[in-house]
Amino acid sequence: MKTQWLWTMAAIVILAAVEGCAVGGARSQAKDAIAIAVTERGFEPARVEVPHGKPVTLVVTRRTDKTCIKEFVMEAHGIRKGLPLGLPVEITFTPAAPGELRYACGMDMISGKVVVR
Ligand SMILES: [Cu+2]
Repeated sequence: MKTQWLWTMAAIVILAAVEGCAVGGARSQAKDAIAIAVTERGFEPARVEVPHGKPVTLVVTRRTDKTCIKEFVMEAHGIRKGLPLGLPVEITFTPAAPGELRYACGMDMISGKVVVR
């Protein structure tokens, strides 16, 4: 009887730990996310730095209708995402090696870069 109770408690503890990990993971990703705004000056900031070998999440929010930036395109990672006005768009990728990753609007006119350390 006592053993069964112990096993039940152990199961609850393990479940709680697994759950905690999942929640913690989601939270830390949001915390590490890099916010980029699309303003009349383009992408702001137009240059961000990230370490290589780890997933990177950019949260791009278009705040103006006055530029041609309606999409986020990063060719090196095959990313093309629409940027609805006022809606944060999460873009996640993992840069494998140090270098520079260029991204731009859908017409490749206005650009920014991710410097990978
Ligand atoms: Cu453009």
